[in-house]
Amino acid sequence: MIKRRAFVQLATFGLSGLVGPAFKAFYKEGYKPIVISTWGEGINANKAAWQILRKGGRALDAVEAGVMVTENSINCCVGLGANPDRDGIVTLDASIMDEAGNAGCVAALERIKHPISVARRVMEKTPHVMLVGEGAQKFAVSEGFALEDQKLSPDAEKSYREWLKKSQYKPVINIENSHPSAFAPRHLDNGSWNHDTIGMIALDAKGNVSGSCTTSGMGFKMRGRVGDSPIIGAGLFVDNEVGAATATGLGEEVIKICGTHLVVEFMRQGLSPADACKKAVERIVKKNYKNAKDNQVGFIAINKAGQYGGYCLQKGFNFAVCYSGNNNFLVDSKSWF
Ligand code: SD4
Repeated sequence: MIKRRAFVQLATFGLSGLVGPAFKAFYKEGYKPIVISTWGEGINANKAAWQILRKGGRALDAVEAGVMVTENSINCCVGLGANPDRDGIVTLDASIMDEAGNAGCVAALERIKHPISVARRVMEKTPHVMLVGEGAQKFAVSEGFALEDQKLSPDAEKSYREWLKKSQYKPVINIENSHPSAFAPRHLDNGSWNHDTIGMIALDAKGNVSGSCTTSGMGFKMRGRVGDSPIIGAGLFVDNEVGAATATGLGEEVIKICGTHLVVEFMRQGLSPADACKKAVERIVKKNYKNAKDNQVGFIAINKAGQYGGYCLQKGFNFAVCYSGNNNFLVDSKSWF
């Protein structure tokens, strides 16, 4: 259990104001370095991140390299191999934050393999935080990113065809209002939840925190739809005085409560990462029970002490935790329902 008093001190004075013994008592209970990430894919992503963290590398480099592994793989929900929008086009969202609170994001980016690296360039090379669509793609190309073919992976092609068949996705008047069918299917045929965004947060050996988040968004979303993942404070938030949080699941629910910002602020008030995630999930439930009951949202968080935790709406969300070469394992998240 987190030492609440120490955390309150941390919150009140900031790290530099903490005197030795209090900090040590607090600090001993976590792991440093540590990296955690959403879903089962997180195990492979953590491995890449760990290669950087174990050598004393920067958390920012770790969270970029980590999620690039997922962006490189063919899976339902991250990178160019992922499910398309309802017009059959893959559009990618990503965000990244460093220990200084700098942020970079891209949304609705097409034909670029590593949106997370474009997000980092936005952060480091432009005066802006977010670039979207055509402009984001233009910037990526100007930075030397290759423009890939506009084509679906065989898996995505298959699931898109299936989806078109079943859902008869003819334009239906006001389908946008008939939530959640606009984002159907919410479950894949095998019963698993239809999302697998990777959000990754890490604490490095120097005690700095960074985070990343990358996704193709909800499968078969409306063209132009942007979820929580590229929005700072929704899909990702980092505050180097406190810790970091990232989210997965139905982005609309996360955006409406500024989910990861809320998690970090709860940690600032003294809650453990797990309790902070739970309180944010509770907020979603409280606001709209029906939406909460029918959808999935999961948060994961770490604090400056290297403690970690997660919480979600529905059973079935897990996250990968890595704090040594031999410790890279999946944790089944506790759920509200
Ligand atoms: C979104 N949160 O676009 C993302 C989807 C997701 O795994 O988490 N996919 O709403």
